[in-house]
Amino acid sequence: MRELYQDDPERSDALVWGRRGALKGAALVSMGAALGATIPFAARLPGGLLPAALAQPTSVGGGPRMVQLGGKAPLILQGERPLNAETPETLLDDDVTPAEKMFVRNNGQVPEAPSNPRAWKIRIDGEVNQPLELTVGELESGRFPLVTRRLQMECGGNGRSFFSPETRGNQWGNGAVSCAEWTGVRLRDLLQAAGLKEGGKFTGHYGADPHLSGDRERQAISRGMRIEKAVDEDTLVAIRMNGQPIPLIHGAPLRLVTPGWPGSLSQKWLTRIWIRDRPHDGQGMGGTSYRVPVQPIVPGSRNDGSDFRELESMAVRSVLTNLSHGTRLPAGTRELHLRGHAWAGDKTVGAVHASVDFGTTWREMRTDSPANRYAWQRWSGRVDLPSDGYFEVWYRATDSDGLMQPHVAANWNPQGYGSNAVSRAAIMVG
Ligand SMILES: Nc1nc2c(c(=O)[nH]1)N[C@H]1C(S)=C(S)[C@@H](COP(=O)(O)O)O[C@H]1N2
Ligand SMILES: [Mo]
Repeated sequence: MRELYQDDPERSDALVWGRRGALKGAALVSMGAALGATIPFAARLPGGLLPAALAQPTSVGGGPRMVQLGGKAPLILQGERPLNAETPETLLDDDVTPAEKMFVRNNGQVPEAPSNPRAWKIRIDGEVNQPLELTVGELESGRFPLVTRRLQMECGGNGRSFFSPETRGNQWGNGAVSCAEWTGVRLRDLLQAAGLKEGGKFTGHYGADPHLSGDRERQAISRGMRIEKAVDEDTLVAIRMNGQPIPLIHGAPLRLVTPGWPGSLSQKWLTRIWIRDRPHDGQGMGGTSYRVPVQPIVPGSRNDGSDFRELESMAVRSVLTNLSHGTRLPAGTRELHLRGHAWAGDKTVGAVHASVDFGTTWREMRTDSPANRYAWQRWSGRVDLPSDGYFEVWYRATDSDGLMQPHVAANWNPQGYGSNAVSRAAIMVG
């Protein structure tokens, strides 16, 4: 049925549903059996839309492959080489994401643990008056103010699996995001100490992780950004995560944290920041890498990305953390308490809404203010159900400029960035 809908949603819709609300013939058997329930709001299901229980894998009946890494909760395995793992949405309920629940995104190999973390060095050079070399020990010493912030970090490809047609890369759901409490020095303070030259307009980041091929000349990833973001007071060179030394897999002993922008700008195992007079051209820069179309392109088409723009502030998104897709609830359940988090890149979240009737009516949830700038925001609220049956909880955040999550992933691009469609969790009552 998924294939049928993918090929021609309107036609499959006509085949599956007779008059809206009544499933026809074989479709009644297969869809009804697959859903295991009636659909009280069937007449409100938008044309061409396959119920989420069939469209998205649930943990019931062959869910995603899980992985148990050392010191980690069970995560969704996205790939072993390089090692990538996603946090199940329901594990994102903590205000501060604990280390064991943090998603893992690597482009190369995980380096060896440093034998003497305090002697680890970072270099700042290029378009500066006085190149700097500092050890972790010096950064801890208080020469530069240490600040502690809760900062959301989201992979540029978060939500990629919702693109149609499928795009290259890890097929993340909504769980390539975290909001840990980071302690470090402001990159701005280090740049000030080095003395930015007039021509210092961009950064280029380097880390110690070996390229997958083992070739020492090649970088696993080396991205960079406009200097405006580098001097943002919440862009940190971090030495602690949640009050502890940074875990190896998350970049020990030193990492950049660039909140609100693609996670790839938060270089782990940080060794160097090169200040440049032109956009950095390291691994993961240019072409279709972390770049999105300015004018929409035909989904599935080829494009060299030369007209694309850099993916910078991430778009608004929300997660539902107390109810998972595919949950079965006892007969007679007539209300659902919902809660989760929402965030919006450099912006804040203005509102979160939820619907249980396929988006016909929406209920506004309560949205808390962030603990500090760039922390994600808690949302919570209640929705009512009219009867037993199959429902979908749709949840949708709106940013402080009034931009909402769209109904389907928009602005398709070859590497699948910026998908932030409304999420749907299938619920069966009774
Ligand atoms: N050195 C290095 N830094 C890196 C990466 C990497 O592969 N190597 N991956 C980046 C990407 S794409 C993301 S989304 C974040 C993920 O951080 P985490 O693994 O700590 O969750 O780290 C970024 N920093
Ligand atoms: Mo990423």
